[in-house]
Amino acid sequence: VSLSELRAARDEVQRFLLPYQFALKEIETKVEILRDEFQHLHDYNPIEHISGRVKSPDSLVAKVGRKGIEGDFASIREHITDIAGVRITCSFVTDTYRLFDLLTAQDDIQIQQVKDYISEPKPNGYKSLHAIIQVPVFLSSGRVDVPVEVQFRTIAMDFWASLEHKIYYKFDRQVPDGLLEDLRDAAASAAELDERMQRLHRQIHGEPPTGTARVLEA
Ligand code: 0O2
Repeated sequence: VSLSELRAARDEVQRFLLPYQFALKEIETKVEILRDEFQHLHDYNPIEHISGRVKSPDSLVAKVGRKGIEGDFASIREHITDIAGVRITCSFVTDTYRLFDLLTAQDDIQIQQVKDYISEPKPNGYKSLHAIIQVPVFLSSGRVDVPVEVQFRTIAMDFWASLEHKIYYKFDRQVPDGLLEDLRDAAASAAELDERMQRLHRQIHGEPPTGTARVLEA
């Protein structure tokens, strides 16, 4: 391959990823606005942290291989929906649903898919509320609707998931049975902690509005 061909390939990948970077900015800004307004209105911040990333070309290529996707950028665009990802870590379980409701109620957002692993955890104990939402991005060539995967979770769920993720990769996806059991056990403790913290929080701030309606609808 010539240097100019390599440069052209690099430019093509960068151009492909650009709308995802813009969509990520849009969602991060929306969530920051919700957080700042919430703080102003209720003198309480429901979000511990927000983190976003666009998949690196390396991990995109790995996922394309894992999923056996063949073809061009269009089929990658269609089948890989977490190229842009935002994780919203909340203090309490009710806030994860509340944030989901507030974000997805915005009229420029379309819900593409929802997986509620909080109400139905994965067999390994994984909990989080996942939503793939489409956000419009306005380029010089016009409007494109870009999917962003948003994960809503509590600090306890996040703590568990990051350790599980490290273990999963350390053992090359073949985690020994004993460790799997310990992880399930730890997930149960994390869930119990979430319940206790929510009860304490309720004693201070009163009953929060429940926010599962739209999750059930989606
Ligand atoms: P990574 O390495 O974090 O990017 P998909 O493969 O995304 O099309 P899937 O896997 O059914 O379909 O989607 P799902 O279940 O919504 O999971 C998407 C993401 O959630 C994962 O991305 C992880 O970030 C996270 N996740 C899901 N299950 C687990 C789990 O058991 N443990 C942990 N720690 N994280 C999980 P990736 O691309 O699979 O992985």
